[in-house]
Amino acid sequence: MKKLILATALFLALGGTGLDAFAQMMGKGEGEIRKVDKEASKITIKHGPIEGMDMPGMTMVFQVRDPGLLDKAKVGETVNFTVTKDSGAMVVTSVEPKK
Ligand SMILES: [Cu+2]
Repeated sequence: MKKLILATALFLALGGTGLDAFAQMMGKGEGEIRKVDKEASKITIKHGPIEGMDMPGMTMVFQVRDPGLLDKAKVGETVNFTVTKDSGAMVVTSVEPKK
């Protein structure tokens, strides 16, 4: 019984925002670029399920860590990308044309 309580407490703690830095997640996905906004460092990707994160396929806007990542990004292009969850925000850390 104690173990169950401990597991529940840990589960609740990890779900809290205070531990986001500790519980940083990384995922890999594949998708099609729908919009590139270099000025705002944002990219819209219609992506499939993201490996490593509990996320189904959808179209969504991601913040980009480095706007330079968007230099070669083209709307309509199919890409592989990596994303990290940073203080609750989904941040794209790499975008590569799919080979
Ligand atoms: Cu998504």
